[in-house]
Amino acid sequence: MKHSVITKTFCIALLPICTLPNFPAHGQDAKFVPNYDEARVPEYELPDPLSGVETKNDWGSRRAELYERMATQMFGTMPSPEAAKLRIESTSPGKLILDGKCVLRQLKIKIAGQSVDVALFLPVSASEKPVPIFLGYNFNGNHTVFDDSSITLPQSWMRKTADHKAHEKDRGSSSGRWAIEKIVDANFGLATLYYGDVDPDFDDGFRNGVHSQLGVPSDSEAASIGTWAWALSRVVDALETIDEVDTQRVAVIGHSRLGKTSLWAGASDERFALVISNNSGCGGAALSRRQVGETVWKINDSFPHWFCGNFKQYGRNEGAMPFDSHTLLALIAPRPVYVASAHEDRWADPKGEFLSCVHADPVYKFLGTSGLPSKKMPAPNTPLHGTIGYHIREGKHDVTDYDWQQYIQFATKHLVQ
Ligand code: GTR
Repeated sequence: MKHSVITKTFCIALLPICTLPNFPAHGQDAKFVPNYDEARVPEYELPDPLSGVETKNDWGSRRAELYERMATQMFGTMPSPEAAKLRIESTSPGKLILDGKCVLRQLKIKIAGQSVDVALFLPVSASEKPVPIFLGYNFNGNHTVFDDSSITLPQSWMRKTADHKAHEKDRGSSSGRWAIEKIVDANFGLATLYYGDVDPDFDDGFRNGVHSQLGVPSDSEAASIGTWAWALSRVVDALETIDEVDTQRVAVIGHSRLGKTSLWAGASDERFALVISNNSGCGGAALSRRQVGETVWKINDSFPHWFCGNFKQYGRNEGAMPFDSHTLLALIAPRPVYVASAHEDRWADPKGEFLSCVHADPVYKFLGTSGLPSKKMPAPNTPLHGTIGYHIREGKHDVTDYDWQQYIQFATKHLVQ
């Protein structure tokens, strides 16, 4: 089955060169000027995930081939599960919070020598029947997700604070991004952990975090996003020992760079029953070939430690990528996937995020699911909930209560009803 997807808004050859996005050459310091003009989106053709696939049986080997390509060329191949030498060091007794309707528990685990704290927020009903959970990294430490003095302060490198340490005063400071009460009221749990516990988010030549034990990755091995994703699977390994959690029903969620991470975690580990990427942009849900907002060159230049070494070759050479972000979504099929954009988040290319869903849809349909309900980009705040979910909400790059309402509804439809 061959379908070539060509978006042709203009013939690039006819344009005078001065109207093209101003991309500096490799190694130059010239200011990067992002393109936001649809008329200047280059002509592109997407690789067809279903190429050579005739039957559902064929999809297994095709999927393995696509996964291998995305692993070796973009996110890096993951270490084995055993390389984590996973240990559960301690499990705290439950503490009742939110007027007694939620139990807060904390696990301290070791992943490749790193001490990782997982905060678990569970509805009280979980003691009778295991509950489905959302699992996702936070940016600023578990203590910022909910204001409670018992939540362990991270000891690892903090990205946002001036002294790179965690502080008491920041307790609850990110709580607006975590709708814990809504989650628990819907009879879901939340497991969250600080991503810097696994691998601090700066380019240090892979000396710290899990790489200090795993070793410096080769050009085809997992860099930071790859090991963040891998560690999410190790957290599922640990959660398998917790009776209150139903690990058959884990929805992996992430925002922005952590949305790129949740997509790769979902593609890599089929135990994730549902996958959510919030404003994940370039290297996440947005089609790289569009080169709108952040580009492959720009992301590799700003964050050389995120993707594997081989991904650098696709900067300003997106057409050579043997995949694009629709492939990443297709690797999750037939499991439900949700892509969310924000209207003012132009850097992440909302339209490119939607188009990935459109071009992953044939794989979802081929595998017998409902796929994406519409190929027309919806207006802000009018969500589409098929097996592929999508919304663009008003506002900026963020995670809001509106986003969580959609995720809870989508997860309830797919994991509960
Ligand atoms: C930006 C980066 C994006 C996105 C974002 C975030 O600086 O360019 O790719 O990941 O950070 O994670 O907040």
